[in-house]
Amino acid sequence: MTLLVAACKTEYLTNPIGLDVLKPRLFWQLRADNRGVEQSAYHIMVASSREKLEDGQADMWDSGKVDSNASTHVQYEGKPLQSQGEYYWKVRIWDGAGEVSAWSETAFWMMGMLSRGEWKAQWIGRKSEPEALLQPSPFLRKSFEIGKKVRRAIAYATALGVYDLHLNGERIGDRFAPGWTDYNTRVQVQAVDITEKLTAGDNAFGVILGDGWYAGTVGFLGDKVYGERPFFLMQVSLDYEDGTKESIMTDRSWTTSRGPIQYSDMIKGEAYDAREELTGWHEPGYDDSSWEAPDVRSGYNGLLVAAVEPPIRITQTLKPISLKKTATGTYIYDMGQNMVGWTAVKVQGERGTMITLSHAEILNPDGTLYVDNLREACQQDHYILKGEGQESYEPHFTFHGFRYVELIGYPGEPDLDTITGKVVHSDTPVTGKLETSDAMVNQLYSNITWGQRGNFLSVPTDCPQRDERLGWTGDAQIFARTAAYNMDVSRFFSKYVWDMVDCQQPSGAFTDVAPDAGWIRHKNWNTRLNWFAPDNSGWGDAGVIIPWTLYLMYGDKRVLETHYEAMVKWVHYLKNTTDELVRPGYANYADWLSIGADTPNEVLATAYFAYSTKLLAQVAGVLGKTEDASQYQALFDDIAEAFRNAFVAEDGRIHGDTQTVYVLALQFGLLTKEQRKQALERLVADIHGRGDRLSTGFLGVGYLLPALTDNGSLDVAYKLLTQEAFPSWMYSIKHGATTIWERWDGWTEEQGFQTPSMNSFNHYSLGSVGEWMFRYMAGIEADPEAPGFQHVIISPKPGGNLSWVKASYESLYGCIKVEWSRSDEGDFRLQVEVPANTTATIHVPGQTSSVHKVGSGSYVFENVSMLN
Ligand code: RAM
Repeated sequence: MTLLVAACKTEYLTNPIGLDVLKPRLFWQLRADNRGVEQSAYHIMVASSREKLEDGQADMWDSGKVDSNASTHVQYEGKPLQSQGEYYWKVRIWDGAGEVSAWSETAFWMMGMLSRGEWKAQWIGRKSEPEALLQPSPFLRKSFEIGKKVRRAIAYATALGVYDLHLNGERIGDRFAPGWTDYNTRVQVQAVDITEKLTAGDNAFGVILGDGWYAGTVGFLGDKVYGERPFFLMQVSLDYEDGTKESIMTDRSWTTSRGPIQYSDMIKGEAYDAREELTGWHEPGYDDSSWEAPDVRSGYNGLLVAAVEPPIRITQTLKPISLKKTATGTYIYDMGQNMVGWTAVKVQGERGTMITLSHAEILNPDGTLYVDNLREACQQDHYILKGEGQESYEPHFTFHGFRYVELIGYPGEPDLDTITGKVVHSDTPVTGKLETSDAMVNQLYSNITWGQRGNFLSVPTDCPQRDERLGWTGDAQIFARTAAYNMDVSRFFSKYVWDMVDCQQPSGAFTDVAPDAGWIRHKNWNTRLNWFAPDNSGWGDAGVIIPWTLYLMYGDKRVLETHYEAMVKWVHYLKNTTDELVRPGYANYADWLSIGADTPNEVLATAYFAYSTKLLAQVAGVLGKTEDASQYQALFDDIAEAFRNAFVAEDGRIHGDTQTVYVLALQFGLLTKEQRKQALERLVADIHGRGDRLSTGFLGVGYLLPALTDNGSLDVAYKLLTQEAFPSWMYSIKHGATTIWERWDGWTEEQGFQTPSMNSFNHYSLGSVGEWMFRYMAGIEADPEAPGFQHVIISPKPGGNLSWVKASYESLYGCIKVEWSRSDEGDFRLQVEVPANTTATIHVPGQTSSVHKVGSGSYVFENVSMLN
């Protein structure tokens, strides 16, 4: 047999640079071609250079042979790591039979600048232009010379605002860096390896600065939420081959100018005048004698932290599928998919001609763009031609949510090649695949993933099109598990937990949006916006639910340790705002956007109080805080009892009598055995009473199908999944949806569009059914006792009209695969793949259901009769 160690990662990343974690965690995967492969021991070597490691000198850490099956989150335990140090590592493992593998390939990580004192660079920007409401984006540049051979060059860059970094005329780095954080508390630093991009002799950096979240419009909170104008900070460490070092940094020696970008705002779009282009501005040799000295900011009191969030990138491009000329002479393109990002356009025409790209998610019945739901957002980019032959344009610091693009003022006849859709989001690699025999279910899954793609942009936002795009915590928590099946969100949500913690209130309350963008202190706080409390139930609870989800899906114990106190504060806050453990209000959004069923606030608030407490007890248990664990478990039991006393009638009716009250009570474990039976009966009766339809909003929907399935009503779960009548998931699909809508009734045959004041067609919350698809329909379930899929529970639940399902999930250990099918005769076949160094418990459904405890490998169960 062959036994290999592969996919070595540090802090979830392949060869990361710029880390500031003092004890990075190491990950690897085992590859073997036989079954039941387990790791019994590992041996890690870490050295300060590749050569040393190759020579077998582990001068930083030699773990020796450690008896352990851990192959994820193995913490570095060697000598203290140095600022900007580079570390090379490899690992070998022993399997269960005591066979040792070869050493893995060498992996590495590099530390970033660890102390603030090392930062000598200054924050630079450009003074605002008087009178201009929307400011032009500053261009910054610096020429420098490289006289010796460079061994390694790393640029550490960040901004209060967003920046585009160029070196020698080439764009390097990511989009919308450094991402959105609570800038009053922290800003993330990106480390970019520029070694290969430098040339001997003259070089030049060029930077364009955007207002971003810092100074531009943030949702409906207005602009300049954090600061007046953007600033850029960069320090480049040059290590020469002769052992000498040098730094290049932002300071007064840089120059700045306005350029062709008249304005570029996330919510208001962009205007670009190509006649004002500064040709060669980011290249060496450019004459910048007419440029100004930069405006230097005196300092920054927040933290400079290594970037935790994954980079934002263009991940794919879409070609339009059709084009129509309108009566007014404009052109409307259909991208075939509601997407988020922007449009690139090619054009040729006379100097001074202005073209406009206008974006919308949907069309009016008369075929024009439906833009009413954008509220104050303007999804338009304007480009003024310079008139020098073929020109191409795409915007810089704005993004739009759209399926349709209207091209206005275009000189000549555009065709399908004239525009391209650029799909932009936090680059969280795809981990989940799901396909079934039902094309509509597949479309639903596709819509769920597009909702995630469209809304995971630095933070999990509610929507990408109107003047909102905020990190609503309730939406994020209900979708977090689905998100984690679909894509690798380990670092994305680790960063978001910091966002939540940064705006946790002194009372312990977690906020409804994170970053809170100063909402709580906002000027309109007492008037228009006072409806928004900082602590709505089902929203603030994300502060506990999301860390727990990271633990479950990735086995990330550190996130629990790091934020334990914050979670404790939240639960204490909840407790302090109760009346004998019942929470009287605190659920202003109720079961947000439920349809024809109002769940009482106090039921929701008490149920979520119980749930956060229960999770906290589990977290305490994981962290070995046994006293806390029993204390919170006891508190949970008391809340559950208070819930029953206050809300559950003798006949099992729960106050409010909505589907959501039953599913939450069932899934949060608030009921007695007898009451569970009654709750299920009432839930199913309610669903049948509505013609097999749901009524749940954001909070109930995620638990609806799981509650039915866990309690023996799988058939009802499948009916809801594939229901096509309104309200249902398939109703939107029947009407052409390619993303999940914010509201069940975003558009209906009877009413047309819902109110334009709140009607997004790209909101992921109601897509939390994706979790059920993986956990139940396909049956790939995590085990809290061996989290991160170290032990996988495979328990597929065939049902409805599905004849087959194929699903896979790329776990930290490798790929878990489930494929099931059943014939018309009722014969069921199940094929499972379990990655090395994990075990699985496979529950084969059917007439004589059976349970198999297996190690890694491929397993097939055939001819299982499903007939009863
Ligand atoms: C709206 C959005 C958002 C939701 C809040 C309560 O702004 O639908 O997703 O979380 O309301």
